[in-house]
Amino acid sequence: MGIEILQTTPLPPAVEEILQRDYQVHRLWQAPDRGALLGEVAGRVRGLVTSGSVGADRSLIEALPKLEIISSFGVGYDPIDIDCAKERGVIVTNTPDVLTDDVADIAMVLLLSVMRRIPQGDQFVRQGLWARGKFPLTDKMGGKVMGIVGLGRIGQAIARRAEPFGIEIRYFGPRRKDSVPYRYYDNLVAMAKDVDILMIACPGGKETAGIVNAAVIEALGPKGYIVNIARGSVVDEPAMVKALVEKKIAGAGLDVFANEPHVPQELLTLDNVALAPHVGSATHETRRAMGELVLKNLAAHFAGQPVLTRVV
Ligand code: 8YV
Repeated sequence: MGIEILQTTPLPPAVEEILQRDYQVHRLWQAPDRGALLGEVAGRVRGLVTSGSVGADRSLIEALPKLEIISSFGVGYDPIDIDCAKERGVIVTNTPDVLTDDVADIAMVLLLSVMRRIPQGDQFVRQGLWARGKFPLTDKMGGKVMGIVGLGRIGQAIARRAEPFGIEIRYFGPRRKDSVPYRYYDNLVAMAKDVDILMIACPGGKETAGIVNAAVIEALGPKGYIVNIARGSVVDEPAMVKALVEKKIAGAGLDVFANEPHVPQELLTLDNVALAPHVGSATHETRRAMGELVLKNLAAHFAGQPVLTRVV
């Protein structure tokens, strides 16, 4: 019998192939009766493969007494109960770095899309409205000030892309970083007052839940844009939707939502938003690289080596 792995969510086919070849894999999302599968295999499972969307809660981790490692597909690990993993000495790994460029690309695309009204312009052409009149003017991206919420790997990659567009960068986070030349704020309302674009790039989870609240949104003001490529949980979504409906902010470019895949109904009819279905890392190349990292972490652990990208 090989090493037994419980998998909560599908991975790219090339990665699935190797996972199936090297381990005895139990596919939880396909089980007609989740409880029955767990009852049968829980006592033998040594590895859990999950994602930054599905995660692993306390009840799942505690149901697996022999669990040694959770290898997660995605950089964000907010739906994994890290405290529980620590208590039980379970290693948790994620997939940082390999997705940074793609997520930063989507951040810039969403910013341009909402500021230049690209989805609306596309509809304008398709619906034959162009022959009847000109498309309204939009806002220039160059010359604006961007406040990045969370200047980690992805936040810095966004800054590197935004600067050549003539955007000035500032940032908010838990601490000042001496390695960057940008102005730091320890107060999010203060930064929102000073910027045109609020770029959300921080981790999700308890510490950042709702930090972009009604006061921050109000401080951003009627000419301000929000872009969120991080987690829907970081923003008070009802407050943001209200501000968009009432034109208290200029617009939003959103790849993530509080209750995916459900998107607040109001957003679907607004012309000052650009929406994406959580696709920051969703390219063939990057999803494959993420999957390979999931496999490498598992392989290292079960070969008695240190894992490559450990969270705890
Ligand atoms: C994935 C992500 O969509 O890395 C993350 O944190 O949000 C995305 O790359 C997700 O983790 C897996 O479906």
